[in-house]
Amino acid sequence: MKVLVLMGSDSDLPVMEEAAGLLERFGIPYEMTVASAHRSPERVKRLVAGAEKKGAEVIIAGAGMAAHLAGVVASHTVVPVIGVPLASSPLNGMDSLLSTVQMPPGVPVATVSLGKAGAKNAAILAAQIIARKDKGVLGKLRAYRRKMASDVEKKAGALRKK
Ligand code: RP5
Repeated sequence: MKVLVLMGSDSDLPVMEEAAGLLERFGIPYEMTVASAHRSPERVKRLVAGAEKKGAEVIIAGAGMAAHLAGVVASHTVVPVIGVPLASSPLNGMDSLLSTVQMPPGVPVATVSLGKAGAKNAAILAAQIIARKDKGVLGKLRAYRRKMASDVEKKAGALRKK
């Protein structure tokens, strides 16, 4: 297992499965489960220790509301942690954005965009970290970039014809 994906609640799955989809596309072995910093702190600790033992190179943590999951995960490990703030509250994610991004000095969380864009970017960033030592993943990342660029060319072409 190279990446552990945690989310604060099963209600976060529709967003966090975007990360899983891209990890699969890049051929990166991952495990994904639910663990809440507030409701199940011991489970979070146990999962992080387990991920270290299994050789995880990155941990992705997505949570909404007072989103302490990524920070708590980071407090238990020196494996790089990517935090995905989720817009699951009446504050539309401003709460989880600030809770995830505003880590005090010493325990960083690499925070990505809110919601599905962030879940996707978390997987891509994890792949980029893994690609430093994995040529297979590097090739897939480069192909992904090429496809994005060619999709833009196609869209621009379609627009010109209108
Ligand atoms: C957070 O609270 C979770 O990450 C979720 O985004 C939010 C609401 O959780 P549920 O009440 O839907 O379980 O901890």
